[in-house]
Amino acid sequence: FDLKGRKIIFVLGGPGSGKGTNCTLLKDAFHLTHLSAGDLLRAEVASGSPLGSELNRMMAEGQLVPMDVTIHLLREAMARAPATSNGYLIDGFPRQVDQGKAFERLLHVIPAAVLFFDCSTEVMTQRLLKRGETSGRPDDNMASIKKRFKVFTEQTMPAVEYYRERGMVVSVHSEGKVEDVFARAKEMLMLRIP
Ligand code: UP5
Ligand code: MG
Repeated sequence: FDLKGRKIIFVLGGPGSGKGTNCTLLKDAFHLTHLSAGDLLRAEVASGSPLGSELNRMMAEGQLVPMDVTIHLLREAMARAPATSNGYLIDGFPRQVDQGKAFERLLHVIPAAVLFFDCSTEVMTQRLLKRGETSGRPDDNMASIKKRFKVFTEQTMPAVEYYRERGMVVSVHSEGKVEDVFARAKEMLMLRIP
């Protein structure tokens, strides 16, 4: 697998912290390819495969799916990126320290930065419940949201801390207006990938 010198940026943050919203804006600003691990998993579910129905069950419970599945889907999607791409915004992955280590080992790459969206549980809950009115996502309900927060705190925050210790984390406060959060994220990322 050839990354063609492209940069990798992991984008992390709690459920509803604004990873997807900001990646959509940042990808154009930096000519990056946005790959959401969750969206790739939901596409697999939508394909109707037997694997998809198993994934759907795990995601509705807020559980992490096996990393071989996410890494496989990410690699496939990375290979499809246009030639003009400067790199990748990997949104919502890694969810655990071991997932990050496996990705680095398998792809022979060290991420250029880890963009972390910092948001209170209250704000994230409000956003997800609002989205749940129309999203059709099986995990946008109060019971699933609580499970997602628990998994985030117990399993994903240690990964954020792991990268923080390595000096790789760029933290962005993600409450407030979309345009203000994006402006902060853009400014911070500019320092890392000029
Ligand atoms: N919104 C965003 N910003 C706003 C703002 N500033 N002001 C007002 N509203 C704002 O935003 C969420 C909602 O808030 C949207 O309606 C948006 O308009 C609004 P979004 O940008 O979608 O936030 P995001 O952080 O992307 O939230 P998401 O729900 O996607 O986060 P999750 O991390 O929970 O979901 P993900 O899709 O990454 O993963 C889903 C599941 O897949 C996981 O729970 C897990 O089961 C599984 N998974 C794995 O197992 N492994 C992986 O590697 C990845 C996923
Ligand atoms: Mg998302």
